[in-house]
Amino acid sequence: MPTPLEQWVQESAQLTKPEKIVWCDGSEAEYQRLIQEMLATGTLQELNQKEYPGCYLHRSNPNDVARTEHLTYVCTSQKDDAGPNNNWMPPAEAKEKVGALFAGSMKGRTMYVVPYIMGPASSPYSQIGVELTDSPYVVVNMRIMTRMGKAALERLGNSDKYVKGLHSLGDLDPNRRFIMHFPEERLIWSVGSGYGGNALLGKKCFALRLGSRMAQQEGWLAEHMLILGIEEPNGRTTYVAAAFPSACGKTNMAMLVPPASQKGYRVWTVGEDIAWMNVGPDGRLWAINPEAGFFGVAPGTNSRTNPNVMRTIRENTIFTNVAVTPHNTPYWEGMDGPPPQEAIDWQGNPWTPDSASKAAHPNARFTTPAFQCPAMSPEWENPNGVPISAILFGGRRASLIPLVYQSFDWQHGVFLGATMASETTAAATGKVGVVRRDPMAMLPFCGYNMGDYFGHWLRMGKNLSNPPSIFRVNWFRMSPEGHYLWPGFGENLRVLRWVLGRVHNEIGAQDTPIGHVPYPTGVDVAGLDLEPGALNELFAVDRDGWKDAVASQYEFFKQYGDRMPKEIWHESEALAKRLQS
Ligand code: GTP
Ligand code: SPV
Ligand code: MN
Repeated sequence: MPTPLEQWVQESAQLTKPEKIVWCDGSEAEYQRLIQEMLATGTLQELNQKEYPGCYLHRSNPNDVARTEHLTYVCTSQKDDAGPNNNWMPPAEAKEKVGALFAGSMKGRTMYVVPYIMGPASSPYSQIGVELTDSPYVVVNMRIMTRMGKAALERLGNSDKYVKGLHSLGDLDPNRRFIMHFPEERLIWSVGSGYGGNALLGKKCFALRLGSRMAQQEGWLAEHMLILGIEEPNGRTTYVAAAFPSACGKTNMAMLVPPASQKGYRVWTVGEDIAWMNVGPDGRLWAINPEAGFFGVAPGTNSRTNPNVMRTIRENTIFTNVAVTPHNTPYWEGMDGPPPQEAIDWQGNPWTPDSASKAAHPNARFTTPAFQCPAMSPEWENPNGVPISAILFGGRRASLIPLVYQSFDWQHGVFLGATMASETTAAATGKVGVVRRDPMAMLPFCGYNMGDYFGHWLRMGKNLSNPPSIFRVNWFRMSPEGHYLWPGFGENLRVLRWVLGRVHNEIGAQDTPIGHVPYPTGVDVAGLDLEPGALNELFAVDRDGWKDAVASQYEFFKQYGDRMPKEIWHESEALAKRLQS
């Protein structure tokens, strides 16, 4: 008798017609063999092995460099279950349309069977997935990003309790590219893209889109959040989770290095993109990082902004769409030092600092093993996770949103998350820099109706006798001349210290219509070279601006109709009233 997994592999092979099928064991030998094969076919290029041992470059198809939200669908039997923010197709129609693209798509190629665990191998909160793919690049990336191979197969046994992901590069034509989710079958079908979030199916497709729906049904949370621990000079460590939209600072904050002025503080990394959070027996919220690696944005990364990741990516790292210097080392905009006099850009063309185009693609990325990061928390693989004391919601907002403020309570905190907006970035194709609503940084990743999602968050609060405090943050306020008003990066620790003070009842705050805002002396800014008036701007509550915001929030919320919990409307009305008084 074939196991349920063997049966599905057979069915999928009948559809896609691969030349052969390889079951991946996750071993080092297998990884090296795939690397050698990709070097031979040109899928990978070796980087300077003296300076970057075990590091390689991949140049993707130039039309396949970011997530494609307009080609991403949630296929539920009822349209309303996918909600207004997801593209929707009836499951049968999706199967027919995309099944035609899968038919024979692996002819002449190898189908790799990639079993993987999301979460620490022994955690009760971890889950199994299996991805079938014809891309060896996907296989090696999955080995970095997940616990892949034998351990996953052993944990699965003969069970049929795993998330299925079928992936084929197809012909990489965006007109024949679809990322389809079938939450009712715990199934993902992705064709026509090799890019991270579209093709590494454990990440956004499983851990967030299917995961969020599973979490709603089972009473936990699957969120687009970093997880970190802050150790204070007195030895106390407090864990914080933070949701920022794509390319808005999660990886950087997760690995924050306190500046010299902040003596005795240390930040410990638990996760940098996704958090799975459960109610613990103590009534607190406990978070695990379901991933085992980082798929991070390269541009803007340097030893001032993120020294920990700069050390992490010196070995065993796959770089995608960066430039290379004459020394065959990676280069991107915003790396350390002056740009090289010449380089080969991300598309393989000669480049100089005078070129009109960028050397690296703005969404160039590195895939690197988490254990290599010098700041990894000793708790990062704790099967129970870490207890979360604060949740931050933050977007990229040039105006209005203060540097930091705190919600009045859990329900108001859910409202702060639900009303989040942020400027779009290069992490997804489309226009960059447009402010759009992005509740909880989950707009592209919530696998079900967001009205129901807000309801789930409200219910979770009722199940937590000791819930985390909720905050909004904004590192991206700008002066009229277009400078950042706040230095960001390591200096964000100053804001985290205020958060800790609030969590542990050690510091006061001003009550304003929008929430608890720091007193002028609440956030330590000693030694910072802020522009005159910046501090005022960063903590001001602009009543007229907020009245406009309430009107725009109202328009956004209306689309959820009767799926919208009444508590969110109450919060909206209460905010409007506080702004009048
Ligand atoms: P995804 O991997 O797409 O989910 O992104 P992310 O949220 O992990 O963002 P990441 O930390 O990679 O940062 C993205 C960009 O924002 C980089 O170019 C950073 O240099 C920049 N950035 C991060 N933190 C800050 C900050 O505190 N201030 C400013 N001004 N820029 C920041
Ligand atoms: C994001 O876009 O939020 C990422 C990169 O973390 S991807 O894996 O492509 O989703
Ligand atoms: Mn992300």
